[in-house]
Amino acid sequence: MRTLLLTGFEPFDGDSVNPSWEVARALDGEQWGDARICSVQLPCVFATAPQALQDALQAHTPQAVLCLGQAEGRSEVTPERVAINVMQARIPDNAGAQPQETPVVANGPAAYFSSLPLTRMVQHLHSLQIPASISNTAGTFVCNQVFYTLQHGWAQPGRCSGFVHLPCLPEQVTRRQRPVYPSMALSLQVQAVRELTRIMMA
Ligand code: PCA
Repeated sequence: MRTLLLTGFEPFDGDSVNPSWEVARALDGEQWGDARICSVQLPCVFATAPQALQDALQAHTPQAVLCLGQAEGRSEVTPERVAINVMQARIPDNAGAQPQETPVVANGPAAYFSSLPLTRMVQHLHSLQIPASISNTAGTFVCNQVFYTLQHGWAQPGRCSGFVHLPCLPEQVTRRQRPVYPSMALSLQVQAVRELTRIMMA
Protein backbone atom coordinates (compact mmCIF):
# COMPACT_ATOMS: atom_id res chain seq x y z
CA MET A 1 0.00 0.00 0.00
CA ARG A 2 1.26 3.51 -0.85
CA THR A 3 0.45 6.27 1.63
CA LEU A 4 -0.25 9.95 1.09
CA LEU A 5 0.13 11.92 4.30
CA LEU A 6 -2.49 14.67 4.46
CA THR A 7 -2.15 17.22 7.23
CA GLY A 8 -4.54 19.91 8.46
CA PHE A 9 -4.30 22.43 11.29
CA GLU A 10 -6.25 22.81 14.48
CA PRO A 11 -8.44 25.95 14.72
CA PHE A 12 -6.70 29.21 15.64
CA ASP A 13 -7.41 32.92 16.04
CA GLY A 14 -10.66 32.36 17.95
CA ASP A 15 -12.27 30.02 15.44
CA SER A 16 -13.80 26.70 16.45
CA VAL A 17 -13.10 25.01 13.11
CA ASN A 18 -10.31 25.04 10.56
CA PRO A 19 -11.24 24.01 7.01
CA SER A 20 -7.85 22.35 6.55
CA TRP A 21 -8.53 19.85 9.32
CA GLU A 22 -12.18 19.36 8.35
CA VAL A 23 -11.07 18.47 4.81
CA ALA A 24 -8.18 16.24 5.94
CA ARG A 25 -10.43 14.45 8.41
CA ALA A 26 -13.11 13.87 5.76
CA LEU A 27 -10.55 12.23 3.47
CA ASP A 28 -8.76 10.16 6.13
CA GLY A 29 -8.63 6.50 5.14
CA GLU A 30 -9.83 6.99 1.54
CA GLN A 31 -8.29 4.45 -0.80
CA TRP A 32 -8.13 3.95 -4.51
CA GLY A 33 -5.96 1.32 -6.12
CA ASP A 34 -2.94 0.77 -3.92
CA ALA A 35 -2.99 4.30 -2.49
CA ARG A 36 -4.41 5.41 0.84
CA ILE A 37 -4.76 8.77 2.59
CA CYS A 38 -3.59 9.10 6.20
CA SER A 39 -4.66 12.35 7.84
CA VAL A 40 -2.93 13.99 10.79
CA GLN A 41 -3.78 17.18 12.64
CA LEU A 42 -0.97 19.65 13.34
CA PRO A 43 -0.94 22.21 16.16
CA CYS A 44 -1.02 25.88 15.21
CA VAL A 45 2.02 26.38 17.41
CA PHE A 46 5.44 27.41 16.13
CA ALA A 47 7.24 25.51 18.89
CA THR A 48 5.64 22.12 18.19
CA ALA A 49 4.31 22.02 14.61
CA PRO A 50 7.60 20.99 12.94
CA GLN A 51 8.09 18.08 15.34
CA ALA A 52 4.47 17.01 14.89
CA LEU A 53 5.10 16.89 11.15
CA GLN A 54 8.30 14.87 11.64
CA ASP A 55 6.44 12.44 13.92
CA ALA A 56 3.74 11.96 11.27
CA LEU A 57 6.36 11.37 8.56
CA GLN A 58 8.03 8.73 10.72
CA ALA A 59 4.78 7.08 11.76
CA HIS A 60 3.30 6.81 8.25
CA THR A 61 6.39 6.66 5.96
CA PRO A 62 4.39 8.26 3.11
CA GLN A 63 5.25 8.32 -0.59
CA ALA A 64 3.70 11.80 -0.96
CA VAL A 65 2.78 14.61 1.45
CA LEU A 66 0.16 17.32 1.13
CA CYS A 67 -0.17 19.88 3.92
CA LEU A 68 -3.30 22.01 4.12
CA GLY A 69 -3.98 25.30 5.88
CA GLN A 70 -6.66 27.97 6.18
CA ALA A 71 -6.09 31.22 4.32
CA GLU A 72 -8.60 33.71 5.62
CA GLY A 73 -9.89 36.05 2.93
CA ARG A 74 -9.07 33.82 -0.04
CA SER A 75 -11.89 32.71 -2.29
CA GLU A 76 -10.04 29.92 -4.09
CA VAL A 77 -8.16 26.70 -3.46
CA THR A 78 -4.57 27.89 -3.68
CA PRO A 79 -1.60 25.54 -4.14
CA GLU A 80 1.44 27.39 -2.82
CA ARG A 81 4.53 27.89 -4.96
CA VAL A 82 7.17 28.75 -2.38
CA ALA A 83 8.07 28.40 1.32
CA ILE A 84 10.36 31.06 2.78
CA ASN A 85 12.80 30.90 5.68
CA VAL A 86 11.16 33.40 7.98
CA MET A 87 8.60 33.46 10.77
CA GLN A 88 6.82 36.79 11.24
CA ALA A 89 3.55 36.44 13.10
CA ARG A 90 0.79 39.05 12.78
CA ILE A 91 -1.17 37.34 15.58
CA PRO A 92 -0.08 35.03 18.42
CA ASP A 93 -0.11 31.29 17.72
CA ASN A 94 -2.13 28.92 19.91
CA ALA A 95 0.63 28.98 22.55
CA GLY A 96 0.82 32.78 22.57
CA ALA A 97 4.09 33.00 20.61
CA GLN A 98 4.53 35.73 18.01
CA PRO A 99 8.02 35.43 16.48
CA GLN A 100 9.36 38.31 14.41
CA GLU A 101 12.11 38.12 11.78
CA THR A 102 13.08 34.61 12.93
CA PRO A 103 14.35 31.94 10.52
CA VAL A 104 12.47 28.64 10.32
CA VAL A 105 15.84 26.88 10.01
CA ALA A 106 18.95 28.79 11.13
CA ASN A 107 21.28 29.18 8.13
CA GLY A 108 18.83 27.34 5.88
CA PRO A 109 18.25 28.39 2.26
CA ALA A 110 16.07 31.47 1.75
CA ALA A 111 13.29 29.45 0.13
CA TYR A 112 12.10 26.17 -1.32
CA PHE A 113 9.75 25.61 -4.22
CA SER A 114 6.81 23.26 -4.00
CA SER A 115 7.30 19.91 -5.69
CA LEU A 116 3.64 19.72 -6.72
CA PRO A 117 2.52 20.02 -10.37
CA LEU A 118 0.93 23.40 -9.62
CA THR A 119 -0.31 24.40 -13.06
CA ARG A 120 -1.75 20.99 -13.80
CA MET A 121 -3.52 20.97 -10.44
CA VAL A 122 -5.11 24.36 -10.99
CA GLN A 123 -6.15 23.50 -14.54
CA HIS A 124 -7.70 20.27 -13.34
CA LEU A 125 -9.72 22.07 -10.66
CA HIS A 126 -10.87 24.61 -13.22
CA SER A 127 -12.04 21.77 -15.47
CA LEU A 128 -14.31 20.75 -12.56
CA GLN A 129 -15.55 24.34 -12.10
CA ILE A 130 -13.73 24.69 -8.76
CA PRO A 131 -12.15 28.11 -8.10
CA ALA A 132 -8.38 27.73 -7.83
CA SER A 133 -5.15 29.58 -8.53
CA ILE A 134 -1.46 29.29 -7.75
CA SER A 135 -0.42 31.40 -4.76
CA ASN A 136 3.03 32.93 -4.67
CA THR A 137 3.08 33.47 -0.93
CA ALA A 138 2.20 31.08 1.88
CA GLY A 139 2.61 33.93 4.37
CA THR A 140 5.02 33.92 7.31
CA PHE A 141 2.90 32.19 9.96
CA VAL A 142 2.76 28.52 11.01
CA CYS A 143 1.64 27.25 7.58
CA ASN A 144 4.73 28.63 5.90
CA GLN A 145 6.86 27.21 8.73
CA VAL A 146 5.43 23.72 8.21
CA PHE A 147 5.75 24.00 4.42
CA TYR A 148 9.39 25.09 4.75
CA THR A 149 10.09 22.29 7.23
CA LEU A 150 8.58 19.75 4.82
CA GLN A 151 10.57 20.90 1.83
CA HIS A 152 13.78 21.27 3.88
CA GLY A 153 13.68 17.92 5.59
CA TRP A 154 11.62 15.53 3.48
CA ALA A 155 11.40 16.68 -0.12
CA GLN A 156 13.81 15.19 -2.61
CA PRO A 157 13.78 14.46 -6.35
CA GLY A 158 11.00 12.05 -7.20
CA ARG A 159 8.99 12.88 -4.09
CA CYS A 160 5.80 14.88 -4.40
CA SER A 161 5.18 17.31 -1.53
CA GLY A 162 3.70 20.71 -0.98
CA PHE A 163 1.14 22.95 0.60
CA VAL A 164 -2.37 24.09 -0.32
CA HIS A 165 -4.22 26.93 1.39
CA LEU A 166 -8.02 26.71 1.58
CA PRO A 167 -10.73 29.37 1.98
CA CYS A 168 -12.72 29.74 5.19
CA LEU A 169 -15.90 27.74 5.65
CA PRO A 170 -19.26 29.56 5.47
CA GLU A 171 -19.84 29.21 9.24
CA GLN A 172 -16.57 31.05 9.94
CA VAL A 173 -17.73 34.00 7.89
CA THR A 174 -20.98 34.52 9.76
CA ARG A 175 -19.00 34.84 13.01
CA ARG A 176 -16.93 37.63 11.51
CA GLN A 177 -19.90 39.63 10.24
CA ARG A 178 -18.04 41.51 7.54
CA PRO A 179 -19.87 42.78 4.48
CA VAL A 180 -17.75 40.91 1.95
CA TYR A 181 -16.01 37.77 3.05
CA PRO A 182 -15.16 34.82 0.81
CA SER A 183 -15.83 31.24 1.80
CA MET A 184 -16.23 27.85 0.16
CA ALA A 185 -18.49 24.97 1.20
CA LEU A 186 -16.77 22.05 2.87
CA SER A 187 -18.10 19.59 0.28
CA LEU A 188 -16.43 21.52 -2.55
CA GLN A 189 -13.18 21.83 -0.61
CA VAL A 190 -13.19 18.08 0.04
CA GLN A 191 -13.81 17.37 -3.64
CA ALA A 192 -10.96 19.70 -4.62
CA VAL A 193 -8.42 18.15 -2.26
CA ARG A 194 -9.49 14.63 -3.21
CA GLU A 195 -8.74 15.47 -6.82
CA LEU A 196 -5.36 16.94 -5.88
CA THR A 197 -4.37 13.84 -3.94
CA ARG A 198 -5.28 11.67 -6.94
CA ILE A 199 -3.03 13.74 -9.17
CA MET A 200 -0.23 13.30 -6.63
CA MET A 201 -0.65 9.53 -6.41
CA ALA A 202 -1.41 8.84 -10.09
N1 PCA B 1 -3.47 28.78 8.66
C1 PCA B 1 -2.38 29.53 9.25
C2 PCA B 1 -1.78 28.61 10.27
C3 PCA B 1 -2.76 27.50 10.45
C4 PCA B 1 -3.71 27.64 9.36
O1 PCA B 1 -4.60 26.85 9.08
C5 PCA B 1 -1.39 30.05 8.22
O2 PCA B 1 -1.78 30.34 7.09
O3 PCA B 1 -0.21 30.17 8.53
